[in-house]
This record gives sequence, structure tokens and C-alpha cells, in this order.
Amino acid sequence: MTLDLFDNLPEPDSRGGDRSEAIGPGAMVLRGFALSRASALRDAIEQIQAEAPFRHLVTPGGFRMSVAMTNCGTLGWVSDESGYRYDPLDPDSGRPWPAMPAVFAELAREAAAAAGYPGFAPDACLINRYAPGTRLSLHQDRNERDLRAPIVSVSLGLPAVFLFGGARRADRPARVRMAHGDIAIWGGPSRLFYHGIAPLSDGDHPLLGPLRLNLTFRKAG
Ligand code: MD3
Ligand code: FE
Repeated sequence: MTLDLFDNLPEPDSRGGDRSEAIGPGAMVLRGFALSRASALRDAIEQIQAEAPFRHLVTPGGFRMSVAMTNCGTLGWVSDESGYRYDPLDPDSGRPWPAMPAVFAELAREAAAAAGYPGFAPDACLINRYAPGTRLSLHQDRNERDLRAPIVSVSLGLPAVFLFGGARRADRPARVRMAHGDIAIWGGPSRLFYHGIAPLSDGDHPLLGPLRLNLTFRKAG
């Protein structure tokens, strides 16, 4: 990735306030944006996982993912031997995914607006659960129908190193630390950039214990 991609970005302070950082073209991190709602988010995730338990999906190539996943919203992201897709039904239960809680949808809309993407109305929220050692290898998110909508990501629990690459898989990724309560927003030129999560380090978080949870909000349908 070359520096001139960043030349047209406004100063971070003009968008997200003094705890925001531009991390790429159309991409920014809002430090601590979710902190005041963290325990409400944790409680809502409890409810969701009672209806739709976390599970380890299998990639089309036959590999079990080390990340455990579930979803809420009208569509959920699923992977199996036949491919990746968004599905209105949880394949494990045959029932619709749990509804998206109001605290989720409102937080995602506010964060997107603060990053310069007003009117974000996600219909899918993928919830990823990481234990120490869990990683997510470099990939693109391109199963969503409308790629003009951004993706909003909320980090909770143990910190992680986010790997933020470029438009090509071979672009060397930058390493960005994502801590409890941080929100990242990817849109515009960054929307199809390669990204991943480095293996999670050991730790014990006061609210979540030895875990990291990540919510990614998407406009999938
Ligand atoms: C950058 N999740 O679920 S969120 C994923 O922390 C995923 O669980 C990671 O990648 C996690 O697909 C990272 C950050 C993220 C999501 C989508 C992006 C970063 C992105 C799309 C384009 C560029
Ligand atoms: Fe992703």
C-alpha cells in the first residue's frame, strides 16, 4: 500500500473526535467508543448465544475455523463445504437467527456516522469468539450484496492485533492493536482490503475472562 492513498483523508479530529485514528483510506478506529455500553453488549450476547450457540464453522476447503461464531439479525454468515453465504436460518437449529438487539443496531449506526458513513442500517451481525491462540487468517469480506456500505467492528474483552493489508493478498499488513471498547469502521477504498487477526495472547479480562469477542455489522442483503 502506498502513502498517497491516504492523501485525501480529512484530519481524524474532523470526523471522530480526539480518540479516533485514520488507519487507511475510508477506514478509522474510534478508541473506547463502545466502552459505556460494554456490559449491555455482553448481556445481549449472552441472550443470543442461548438461542444460537457459538460453533466452529468448516471452510469450503474442509478446515475447521479456530474462531467460534454465531450471528444475529435477519441474515447470518455461514460457511460449509458448499461455500460461504448469508442465510436467514441458523443451519444448526433450522430457525431464524436471533433478532439484532437495539443496543447493537444503535451503536453500529452511531459509530458509522462518527466515521463519515451516516444512515448505516446493518441487517447482519457476525459475532466472533477468540480464546488464546485463536487466529483469523487474511481474507476479504465480499459476500455482502452492497459493497458501498461500510463494515463496523466492535472489539470486547482481551486485546488483539488486527492485521490490515491492502487490495492484494501479497500487500504486507499493518498491525493495529484493538482493545476492549474500540470500534473500527471500514468503507470506501478499504472495504475490500485483506485483513485478519494474529493469534490471541493469553490474558484474563475483567468483564469477559479469557476471551475476545468481536461484533461485525454488515449490510449483507
Ligand atoms: C477490513 N473479523 O469477521 S473485524 C470477520 O476481529 C473479521 O473478528 C475480525 O474479519 C475480528 O470477517 C476483524 C474487522 C474487519 C471486518 C471487515 C473488514 C476489518 C475489515 C472489511 C474490510 C477491511
Ligand atoms: Fe473479515
